[in-house]
Amino acid sequence: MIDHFTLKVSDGAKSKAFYAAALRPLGYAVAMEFGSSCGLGVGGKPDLWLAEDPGSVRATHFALHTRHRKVVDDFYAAALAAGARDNGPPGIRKDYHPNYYAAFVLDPDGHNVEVVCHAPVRAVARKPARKRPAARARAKKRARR
Ligand SMILES: N[C@@H](CCC(=O)N[C@@H](CS)C(=O)NCC(=O)O)C(=O)O
Repeated sequence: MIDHFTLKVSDGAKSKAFYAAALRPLGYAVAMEFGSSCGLGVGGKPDLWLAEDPGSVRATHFALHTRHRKVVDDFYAAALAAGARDNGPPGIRKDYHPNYYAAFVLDPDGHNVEVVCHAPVRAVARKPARKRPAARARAKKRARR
């Protein structure tokens, strides 16, 4: 299991603002800061580190996991609003598997950031059909007899 990883970025402040906004729907926030580097995570434990190192930025790809498709949608909207470039709107990628629901954006350095949900959509439980008022009244009358 991955504990944390570090992404090289060309502008620490810019990437910090970007990731704080884009990953808010997943519950991420800035948890630690050291100079121009920072670590983001959920509940105060950083697992995504951003290290400012303009000379060695090489676009990479990583994916964060969620159990809810709505979080994928919210990530995509938040990332675009924070200045990301679109690299694939939320939807099923059936080439990966039938329930692979993901969205992709490019961060300020061109890193390909994905949020993915693998959970199948649960069938919505059907409510029993409501009886019409007249039918309800007749049923009550019968019950009183
Ligand atoms: N635009 C594509 C993006 C797909 C994508 O980036 N897939 C990942 C694998 S899950 C990939 O090919 N990453 C390699 C890379 O970014 O270099 C989509 O919307 O499906």
